[in-house]
Amino acid sequence: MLTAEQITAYDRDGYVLVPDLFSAEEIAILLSHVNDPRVGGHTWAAKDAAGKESKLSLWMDTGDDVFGAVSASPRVVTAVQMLLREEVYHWHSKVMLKEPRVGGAWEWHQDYGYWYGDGCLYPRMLSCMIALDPATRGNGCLKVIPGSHLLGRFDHGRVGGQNGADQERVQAAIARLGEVYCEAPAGSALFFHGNTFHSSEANLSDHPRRAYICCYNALSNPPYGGKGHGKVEPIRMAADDAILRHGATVAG
Ligand SMILES: O=C(O)CCC(=O)C(=O)O
Repeated sequence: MLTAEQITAYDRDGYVLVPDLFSAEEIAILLSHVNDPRVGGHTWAAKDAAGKESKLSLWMDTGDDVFGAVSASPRVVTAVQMLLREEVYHWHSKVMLKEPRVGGAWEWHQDYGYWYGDGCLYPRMLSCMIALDPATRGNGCLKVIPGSHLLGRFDHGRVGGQNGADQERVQAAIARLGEVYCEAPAGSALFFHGNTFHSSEANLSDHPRRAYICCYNALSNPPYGGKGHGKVEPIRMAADDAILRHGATVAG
């Protein structure tokens, strides 16, 4: 459950960091699954402008596993619905693996920069980035431009092997609004609007920066023309202790 202050911060800044959404025990269980076939089987790499690569694994169904337990977690979904003020469906979820020394940067972009092309008419979309490792400046934590969710969607084009926003316009936005490094303890969740500009720098440290990002769209905003990700149907929420139960099943 979010506080009124957290909702106000999200409305003003386009993001809010919620500490301790998941416990150390839950994070340890998730980390023990980052090499599962469901993750490894879907991994691809995106080159940044310098040619460094970050790996990610993405799926559109919530799935009946420990990651599905996060995407359908009442802690996440209730918060997303409070921020969007309406019911949502699961768009997609992804494991982000930024490996020590080699994990590349993500260029400045808006998620709605891509999702626009998937046929969503409104940017009533939101991501929740859960830190599986402590995210620091050194290992390439997320950076955001505060208040940029109110700028509207910028043009996006190829930057390295990624889709990035019009760089001149982004620099003008940073000059006016600034940028914030979202350092985040493991177990925290960063909720950010589909139009919030974000990027991250390469991981030059000796520590991994792994994260799980769940993305949602408002049920009132189905893509036209049968495009888009996920199934347009209300999420069936998981039990609040579902991650711990997955851990117990594996241990047992
Ligand atoms: O993991 C990161 O550093 C960036 C992720 C990102 O920008 C995205 O998933 O849209």
